[in-house]
Amino acid sequence: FILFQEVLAFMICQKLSDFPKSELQKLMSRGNQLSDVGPTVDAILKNVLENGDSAILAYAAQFDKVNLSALLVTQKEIDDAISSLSPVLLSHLQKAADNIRKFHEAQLPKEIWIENTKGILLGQKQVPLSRVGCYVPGGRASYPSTVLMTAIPAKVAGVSEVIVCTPARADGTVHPLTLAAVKIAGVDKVFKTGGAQAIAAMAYGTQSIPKVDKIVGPGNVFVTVAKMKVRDFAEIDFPAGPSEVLIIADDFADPKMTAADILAQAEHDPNSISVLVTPSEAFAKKVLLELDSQKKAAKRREIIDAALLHSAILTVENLDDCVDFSNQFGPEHLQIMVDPKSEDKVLSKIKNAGSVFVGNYAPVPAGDYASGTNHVLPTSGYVRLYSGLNTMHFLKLITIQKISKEGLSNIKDTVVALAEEEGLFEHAEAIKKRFD
Ligand code: HSO
Ligand code: ZN
Repeated sequence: FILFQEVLAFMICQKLSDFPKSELQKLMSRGNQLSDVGPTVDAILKNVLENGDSAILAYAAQFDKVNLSALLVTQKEIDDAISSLSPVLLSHLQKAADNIRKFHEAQLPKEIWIENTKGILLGQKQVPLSRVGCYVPGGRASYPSTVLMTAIPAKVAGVSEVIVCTPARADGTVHPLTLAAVKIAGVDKVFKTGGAQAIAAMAYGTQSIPKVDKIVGPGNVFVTVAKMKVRDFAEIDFPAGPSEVLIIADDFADPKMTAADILAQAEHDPNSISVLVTPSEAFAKKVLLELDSQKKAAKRREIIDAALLHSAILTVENLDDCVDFSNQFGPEHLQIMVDPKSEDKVLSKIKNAGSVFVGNYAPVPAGDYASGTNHVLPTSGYVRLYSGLNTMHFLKLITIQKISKEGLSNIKDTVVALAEEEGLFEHAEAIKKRFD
C-alpha cells in the first residue's frame, strides 16, 4: 500500500495486506467527514427556518462575500448571460444536454397492465413530483453541467416546477454558462444561494424561495449534512459529497491515462478521494512516476495535494482482490481498465458502485459532462444503499386495479378467509355484500 504522501516522497509500493488497519478504516469511512459539521448545520437550518430571506441574505454576505439585493435571478440576467457566450460553447452545452436527455428518457418506466387473475386488470402509472429543487454547487468551481444533470431528468419525468439554487459569485452574478444550462434544461426559477442555507430554504420555503417536494444535487459536507437533516420537510436524493474515483487497472492500462484520471477527480475538492487498486506492482510504480510529473503542471495543485493526502494506491494479488476491495469501498465512480478479455468478468462481480466506466477510453470526465449518464451519484460508501440520480427519482408510481364481478368472485374466498383471520370482519363484509 502507498499513501500518496509517502509515494511522492519515497516512491515505494506496499501491498494492501501490509496496510495498517486504522488507515484502511479511515479510507473506508472517508475520514468521517460528515460527522464534524452537524452543530454548524443545525444552527444554519434553525436560522433559515425562523428568519427566511433575511437569514439567506446574511449568509450570502458572510460566506459568499456578496451583498445581494434579490435572490431570484431575472430573465434579463439569463438572457444577457447567454448572449455573452460564444456560440461554440453553447453548442457544446446543447450537445451534452441532448445526450443526457436521451439517456434519461430511456430510463422512463414502461406502463404496466396485466391480467393477473381473470377479470382483474392491474396497472401502474407514473406521476411526476410537483416541485423539485436542484442544488448546484459554486465556490471552488462553477457547475453548469450539474444543472443539466439534475434538471433534465426532472423535466423528462414531467416535473412541472424545477428550481435551482446556486451561490452567487463575489460580484453578485451567476456563471453565465450555468444560466445557459438553466435555459437549455428548462429550469423554471434560479435563486442565488448556496450551502446549507440553500438546502434549508428549499426544504422550509422562504419569502422568495418556494418549498419543494424533493431536493437533489451534490454539494460539500455542509450541503450533504443539511440534506440529510431536512428530510422531515422534503425528500432528498442521497448523500452526494466530494467526488471519488476507484480505478481497477492491470498492465493493459496506460499509466499516463491512469494518473490523469486520478488527478481529474482529485481536483474537485480537498476532500475528494482517488484510489487505484492493481495486481501489478510495476504498473503502480509507473502511475506514481506519472502522477508526480503530471501534478506539477496542474492548475488546482493545492486542492489536488490535499485530496491526494487521503487517497491511495493499493497493490493486491489478482483482479478478484481488486473487485473485493472495490465492493467494500463502494466508490462513486469505478473505472475498469483491464485486459478486454477480463472486462465482462470484472463487471459482472461489481456490487457497489455509483457509475462504472469500462475501458481505457472511458474516463470519468466523459460521464461528468457529455456521454449522457448522470454525474450526481452517492458518495462516502452510500452506493451500498442508493442508486445514482435517475429519472425515477422524480416519479411516483401509482398502482391501479380494474375488477369485474367475475374477477372479484375469483379472489373472494381468499380475501374473506384472510380478513376474518385478521379479525377484520368489515373487510370480509365489503366483499360478501357484493355477492348477497
Ligand atoms: N465528478 C463530479 C461531477 C462533475 N465533474 C461536475 C465535473 N463537473 C461528481 O460526480
Ligand atoms: Zn468530475
